[in-house]
Amino acid sequence: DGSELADIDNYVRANYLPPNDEMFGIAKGKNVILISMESTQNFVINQTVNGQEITPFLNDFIKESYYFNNFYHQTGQGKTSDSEFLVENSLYPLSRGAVFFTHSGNEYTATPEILNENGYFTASLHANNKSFWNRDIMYQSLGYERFYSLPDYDVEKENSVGWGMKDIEFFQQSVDHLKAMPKPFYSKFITLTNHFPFELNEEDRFIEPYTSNDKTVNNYFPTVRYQDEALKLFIQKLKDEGLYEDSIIILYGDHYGISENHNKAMSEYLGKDITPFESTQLQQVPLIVHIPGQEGKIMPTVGGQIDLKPTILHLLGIDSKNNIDFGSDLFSKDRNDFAVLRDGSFITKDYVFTRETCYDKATGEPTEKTACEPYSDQAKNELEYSDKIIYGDLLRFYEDEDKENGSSKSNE
Ligand code: GP9
Ligand code: MN
Repeated sequence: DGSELADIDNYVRANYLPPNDEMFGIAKGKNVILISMESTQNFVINQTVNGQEITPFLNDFIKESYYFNNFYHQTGQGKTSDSEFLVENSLYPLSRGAVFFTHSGNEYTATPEILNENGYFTASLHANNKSFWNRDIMYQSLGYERFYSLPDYDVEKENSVGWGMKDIEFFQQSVDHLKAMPKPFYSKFITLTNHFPFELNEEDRFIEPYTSNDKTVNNYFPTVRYQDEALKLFIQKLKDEGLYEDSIIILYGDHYGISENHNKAMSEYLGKDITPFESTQLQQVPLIVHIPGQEGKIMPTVGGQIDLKPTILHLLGIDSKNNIDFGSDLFSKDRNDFAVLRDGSFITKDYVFTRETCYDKATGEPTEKTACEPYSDQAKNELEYSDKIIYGDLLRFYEDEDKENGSSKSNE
């Protein structure tokens, strides 16, 4: 039965944050262009390698966007698919395996489904096999109307590298798909070129690799730079086609690209030891929200991928207070700076907790465990409640109840 859901519902209600009045509905009726940037960590933003900018386009784009510089990926073994799951359901992925494979038949109330009910056409675009990560099945549960996958692209040897179609080609061909979509649309783009092991053709190298003994770390920089170029050309094309002003554009990194196996070279590049504290901070990924007519602003609030669903819905003027979301609106005035990673690590305004150690965020030094304790239960509860929903497929009860009551749960 759905009695388990009552506790979870209470928890979620207590953590709900009302939207910021100045931001609610600011992008009402606009198209949504969501871009998942493969393996893109936040440390590359506004940084150089061999004296050259790694992300010159994003560094400029940030100046006219909301840039969240304390934003974390929360993925597990499901990598890109976990990030998709987080962003669109505001639920945590699982601690092992990929929820896209293990629980694709569950009932969900994902962003595509909600937006579809609000008059949006919904599509995901990714030039890979449709069944990779079980997307073709899972996307039905998330409410996608259309998945533009491999057969929707002209993929040749000449426009491919590593895992498949190069990002520049992918975006260029995707614009034709966008033009053909009914408006307004919600579209998710998943890039690919900046994927481990970061292969790139000579002609696509806009900057030279780093120069450590670690090939993976060295090659990461040119592929990030290539992706940056692809994004620049895509945005330019959106402008040329008249789609830019009618769309909000949201870019986020899907998960880390450089694992802890590469700490030595990373330590060399960053010029500091990679302690567990630094490793946790390296889980930051960029989040950039561009809204036409809005000026750029740096948003230091601590958040994670789980916060995107309520954030996007509120920007579009869609209420989220009856949803089972574990995240909360990143623009809310009452925000609690908080992000929980899938391994149980968590980050607050002043502390980072990881591997049973509480770190002072300002110094990166270990501090008394009691400083982190007030947040430990919340971190644990969130992960447990979210897991319960997935393992028990509990949203099917919520749906039914919701339909029977036909009104707000918070009035019960
Ligand atoms: C595959 C792409 C990469 O389609 O999304 O997946 P990843 O290995 O990063 O999870
Ligand atoms: Mn990925």
